[in-house]
Amino acid sequence: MKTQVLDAISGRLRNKLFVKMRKFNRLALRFFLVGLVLPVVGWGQRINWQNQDLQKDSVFGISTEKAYDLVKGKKHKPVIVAVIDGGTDTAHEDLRAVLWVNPKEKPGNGVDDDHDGYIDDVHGWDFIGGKDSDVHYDNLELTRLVREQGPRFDTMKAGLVAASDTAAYAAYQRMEAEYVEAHQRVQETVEGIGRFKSIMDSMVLKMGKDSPTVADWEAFAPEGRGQQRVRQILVEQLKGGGSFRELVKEGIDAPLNHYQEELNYHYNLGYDPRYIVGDDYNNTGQRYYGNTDVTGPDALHGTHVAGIIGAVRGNGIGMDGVADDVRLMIIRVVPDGDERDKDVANGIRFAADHGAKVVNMSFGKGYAKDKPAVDSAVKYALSKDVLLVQAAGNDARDLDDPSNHNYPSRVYADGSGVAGAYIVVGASDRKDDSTLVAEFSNYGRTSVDVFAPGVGIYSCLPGSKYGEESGTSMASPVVTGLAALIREYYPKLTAGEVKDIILRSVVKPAHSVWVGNGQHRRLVTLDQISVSGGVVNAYRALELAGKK
Ligand SMILES: [Ca+2]
Ligand SMILES: [Ca+2]
Ligand SMILES: [Ca+2]
Repeated sequence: MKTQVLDAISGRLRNKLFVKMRKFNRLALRFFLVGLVLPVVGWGQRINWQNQDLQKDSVFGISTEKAYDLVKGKKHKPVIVAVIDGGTDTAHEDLRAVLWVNPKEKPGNGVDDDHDGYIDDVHGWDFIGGKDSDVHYDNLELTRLVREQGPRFDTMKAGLVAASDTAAYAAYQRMEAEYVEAHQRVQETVEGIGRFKSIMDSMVLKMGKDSPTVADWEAFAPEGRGQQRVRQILVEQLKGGGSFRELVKEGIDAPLNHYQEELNYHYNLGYDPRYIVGDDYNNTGQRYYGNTDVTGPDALHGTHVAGIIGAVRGNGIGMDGVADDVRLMIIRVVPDGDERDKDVANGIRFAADHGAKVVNMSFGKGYAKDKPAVDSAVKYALSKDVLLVQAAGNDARDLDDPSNHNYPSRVYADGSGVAGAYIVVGASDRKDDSTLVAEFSNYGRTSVDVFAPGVGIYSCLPGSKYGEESGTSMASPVVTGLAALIREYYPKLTAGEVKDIILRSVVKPAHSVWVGNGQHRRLVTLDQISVSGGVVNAYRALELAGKK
């Protein structure tokens, strides 16, 4: 069981895009301060469960395998799917055959052969790379906004607030307070883990063993409360299995490293990597910058997402994507930190201009600098019959609550309405019981459309490897794959019709489910926390598409 605990912990840690999110921080904080305990998924590894069937396989998958029976022998057309993410391993053995190839662009000749403004854009584009390197880490948007707006409001701190600035100043103050609090929390976490480690190290030194066992720890006579507590936590954890060294690596060093990176980059007002890209950052309308390196320095998240959508089916290696005839267009806009609106907008436009019919967006953030730029790109994509799919986020929060944001949101900032062909996806788990909704998943009666499998999903990792990840980041590509599958076999359907089919064909559980966390945790029906009230289902969706 221990390796599962460790897998659960390290899986979350590696979930780079959502790892930065506030919910995760609290969860990991609890794990340290309350004793290294995370909820355990007790089912072990179950490859491909997201594509399995509730009746046949007793897991709440989306019945993809069964759905293929409905279209056996039916003609289908390849569908271009854009993966807007942190980079994807384009050399992966189970992905390279399904990559989009820009038909008129010759690779590596330094010439923009197809005259689209991007030189050598063969598999997509990297909007966060420059002439010499790529952006790996970036700030949170919160940090960037505090840095950007700080100077303007500094004078106002002296009491000189013009009437016309009162609202903006109040908003800035709230933002600054949130920044200070979050920064302090991360700082304290790093110090807390550091203290734990130094007490532990002194005890290990005294034992004189490199990797003490449970028996060694139990036999150790602690001096003082600090050592007592450390011993208690380590004994509890080691009793679950696994070695002391594994526990240190996955349960202590990895989180310590994560929080240290948050201090160094996410919350560091003095760190701004944008010079690497070399664009005129404040010129929102600028479109042509970046480089061809769509893999980037950390392709874990984007490779996993790509595999879920369309890893080659039935080739006897790796895993099977949901869709069987896609061309994955790789667009890199998400660093380790918050993505920037300008890049998100350009990523969506690139996808729309190059024929993508579905766009996956497994990312989100709590603040937005330039939402109108993203809104305008979304409207442009919708005008080209593109279906957008976004992860709901991992904060265990109600997105209908106006104080909870997960940008890019489909609600236009200028009050002009809500994007139509745009699906927001929460994460579900395997069992058809009250644990169906993933404990970390956001939800919302009007803000989240559907749920899809997003816990313990086995998919591609860089270097032709494979492994499990959890998050709404994994649920979104399940729905993206389903949308692509529908569009392959029913290419005449519009993006809006495909969304309608996906929402109308969900499976609604006959029981209540737990949502939220801590004191907000409560039992609800899926109707109360999503638009469709169910988990997407490929079989029922293709059945419905066939009747159109
Ligand atoms: Ca080009
Ligand atoms: Ca070229
Ligand atoms: Ca495969």
